[in-house]
Order: sequence, then C-alpha cells, then structure tokens
Amino acid sequence: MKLLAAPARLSTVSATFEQDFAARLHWSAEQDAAIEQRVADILAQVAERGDAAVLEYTARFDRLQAASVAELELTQAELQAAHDGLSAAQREALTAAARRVRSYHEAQKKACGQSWSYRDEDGTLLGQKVTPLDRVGIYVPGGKAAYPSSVLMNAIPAQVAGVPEIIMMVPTPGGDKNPLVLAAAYLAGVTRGFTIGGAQAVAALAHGTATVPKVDKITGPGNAYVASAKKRVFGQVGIDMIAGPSEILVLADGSTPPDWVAMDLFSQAEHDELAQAILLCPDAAYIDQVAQAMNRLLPELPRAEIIAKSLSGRGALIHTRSMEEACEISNRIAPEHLEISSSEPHRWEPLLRHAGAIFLGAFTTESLGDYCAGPNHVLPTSGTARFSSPLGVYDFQKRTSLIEVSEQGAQTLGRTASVLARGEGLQAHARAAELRLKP
Ligand code: HSO
Ligand code: ZN
Repeated sequence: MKLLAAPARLSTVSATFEQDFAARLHWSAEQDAAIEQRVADILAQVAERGDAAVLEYTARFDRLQAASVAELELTQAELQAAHDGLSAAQREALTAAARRVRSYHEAQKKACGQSWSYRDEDGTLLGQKVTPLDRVGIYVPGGKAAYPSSVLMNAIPAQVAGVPEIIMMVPTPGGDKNPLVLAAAYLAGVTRGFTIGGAQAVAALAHGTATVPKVDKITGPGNAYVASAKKRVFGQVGIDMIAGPSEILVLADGSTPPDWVAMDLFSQAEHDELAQAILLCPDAAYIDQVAQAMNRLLPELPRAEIIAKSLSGRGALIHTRSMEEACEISNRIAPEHLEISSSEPHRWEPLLRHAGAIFLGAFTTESLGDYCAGPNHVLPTSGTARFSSPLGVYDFQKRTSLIEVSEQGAQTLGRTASVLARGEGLQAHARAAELRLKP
C-alpha cells in the first residue's frame, strides 16, 4: 500500500476550527511513574556509591563492561583521531559548521554577554559583571538521535562564554562510538568526555564521583530518563530546558515552490513520530499543491513511516482568511521553528512575537539553521517560546551585581535605607546605614 502524508486539513472559517485546532495542538509530556521511580533510584545510587553505581548501570543498560570509570573516559587523542579519520567532505562540513556557529555566538557575546556599569550623580558605581560558569556537562544522546550538530550547538556557546571545563557524556551501547560525535567534540572544544549515558550520566555530573567531576550546569537533549533526571537535579545544578519533540510551522503566501514547503515540513516530521509540522496559508489552491507534493515526495524518503505517523498524528495544513490571521495563529502556537515562506517576509516578521527561531524567505529552509547557518538549534518547544529563548552564550554565563557607594552616595542612600529599615523593624540594618552618615 502506498504511504500517504495525511496531515489534518483545517480551515479558520469552519465552525469547529477552535476544537479541531486544540485537538491537534494538544501536547502533554506525561510523566511515566515507572520511569520516575527508576530515575530516582539511579540518582540515589550514584549519589551514594559514585563510580561503582555508574559502572553497574553502564554494564546493565549499555552492555558496556569496564573495570573503572576511568576506562570509560574518551581521551583527547581519541577525539582528535576521530576527527582526522573522517572523510575530507565530512571534516570540511563539520569544520565549516563549527566556524559559523562560533562566529554567531561570538557576536551574541559581544551584543549581550558583557559586563556593564555606570556612575550615578553621587559618584556611586552600579553595574553587573558577567562571568562564565566554571564547569558544565553536556549530554549527547547516543541512540536513534545521535546528532553531531547538537554537540556543536551545546559545546560552542559554552566555549565562547569562556567556560574552562566542558564535560561531555555520550552513551555508547555495546561500546560502539560515533566518530562524527567524537569529531564534533574535538572541534567544539570539549575538555573531557565519557561514554556514559542515561540518568546515571546526569547523576554523575550533578553529584560528581571519584572520576567524574561535579558540574555547575547540565545541557543537552536526551530520552525520557535523561529528561526526568535533569528535572530532578535542577536546583542542585542548573539545566538548560526540557525539550519536547521538534516542531516546524510554515507560514506561506503561495509564492514558494510547493515542493520546497513540503520537504521543509518533512524535515522536522522525520525527527520523530511525535514531531509537529504545520502549514498556515491563506491560499486554498496552494495548500492543495503542497498536499500533492507531499504525497508524491513521501515514498522517496527512508524515514517515510516516521514522517507519515508524525503528520497523521500531529500535522496540520490550515487554511486562513489572510496572512494576518495566519500570523495570529502562529503566535498562539509559539512554534520552535517558524518559516516565513513569503515574497515579503519582512512585512510579516514584525507581526510574529513568539517563536524559537524565525527563518525569513523562501531560501531559508530550517535545515540550514539546524546545521550551519550559525544560530543555535537548541530552541524552546511546546509553546515555551512564549517565555524562553534559544540556548546561547548567556546560558553559560551568570551575572553578579556590583555596587560601590561613594561617601556622598552613603548620605543620600543612608537616609532612604534608614527610614525603610525602621519601617521593617530591622534596627541593625538602619544603624549600619546611619553609622555612615556625616553628622
Ligand atoms: N531540528 C532539530 C535539530 C537538528 N536537526 C539536529 C537535525 N539535526 C531541533 O532543533
Ligand atoms: Zn532538525
């Protein structure tokens, strides 16, 4: 039987639009109680028994026997050998991507990652100093979604931020190492790497063991075990975000070749059966053309089954009254990736408030952003773009307030603080301020 791309067909003029739309959009990262319990046990065991527990779990879950955790460490020589062993085409592509991702994050650091200060009229100095984290852990999935590009996207901003130690954890079931992942780690400046995965990797990074150093923050995607472990250790260490399945929303005015749009929708649907691909367009005939293109192109793709499941489960082609209405609906969805496939992308961009990344114009397929345009591909999913941002240099920095009160400032501020402190009933606060007042 021929595989069909069968996203839902919706129209904003339909009386049932709101219901249909809500049903398509619905997404819950249900927590599996069994997984939660197992992860809690793993975290407790690693906290208590350190390396010994890590070795046991690695043997059990990844079928990887080692006499010590030190044996699970990837040496710099190994990372470099993986890099040197790539085909020239792969090495050049990975190097080109790393270079662009680095330049982008360097620009980001210049624009919003610098210390700043000013002096007020009393000569009091006020400001913020920005410093990198000391040590971070990046988790790299090793299973069906082993993405070397994600190694670049996590490690490079950390390195650009100035983080001196970047520890990578990558599961290697059966000891099978992915050379592209190791090569990306080499290019991105990973300082130490371990072939440890799952909740035990997160636990080792969060608690530290005799061999694995404790980190300050853990970033990077992972399966349900990793996500649950990251949530549990949050507070003890920082985490980046808990990413859901990938999403793409294409806003089309009908000016892009339909095949391009069809393939862009597929590009994210192929990540995962739970990924979401949505087209919003005011031109019904064009939507038909995209739907036809999808059915024609689908059978050519090795991941056709995943794509078909993603589209029939969560995909939608939505006919809107206008481009303006399409923009409003896009804002309601707050997609991870938003393509403005239009001949006038700059006309619509100001109307779009919530998205992880916006790709402007027909040539800007999301795929280029996923690999090598420069901006980070770790983006807020599941509507969290309403309140969060792409992974960036700022995630690997922290800010410290600086205050240097001048003698004159102590007079002005001292009077204000004294009154407020007495209002709060805090005498020592009041007197600390008053002692500095000139008689
Ligand atoms: N689209 C994914 C990133 C990725 N795509 C990696 C290909 N490889 C989430 O933004
Ligand atoms: Zn992708």
